[in-house]
Amino acid sequence: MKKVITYGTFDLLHYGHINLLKRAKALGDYLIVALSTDDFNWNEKRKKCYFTYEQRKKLLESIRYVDLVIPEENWEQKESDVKEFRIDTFVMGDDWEGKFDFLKPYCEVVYLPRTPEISTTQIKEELKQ
Ligand code: C2G
Repeated sequence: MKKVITYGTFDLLHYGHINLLKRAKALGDYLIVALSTDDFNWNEKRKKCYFTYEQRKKLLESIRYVDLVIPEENWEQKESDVKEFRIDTFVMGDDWEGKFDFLKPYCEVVYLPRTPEISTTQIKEELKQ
């Protein structure tokens, strides 16, 4: 069974996220999503989520491409995650191109093109107007 992992906040879930998850799942048989916790989002990414971790987790677990959701609590857990879950392929959107190449000794590293015209930031901006 080929296992794939990806990481993210997935707040205000939108079709750009779904496109990423669909393509990530297509690279294997089992997709794990490491979902950024509220603390990690605020302390490390200065992201204030609209939905809590538990709400975002429920949303992700309802997506057909997602097999397991685990917490992302820090930047350093990726290597141990890849080993612990025996991951074959690590996937991220290409806004992260190159940033996780240190994982190449442990698994395949794939950066997929982002869906260009949509982002949570844009959604929030447009809703403000
Ligand atoms: N994404 C995408 N197209 C968009 C928006 C997002 O393909 N229009 C992808 C991102 O490239 C990422 C995933 O969807 O691979 C989740 O996006 P975010 O929730 O913004 O994730 P991010 O905050 O970049 O967190 O340790 C890694 C970080 O947790 C990544």
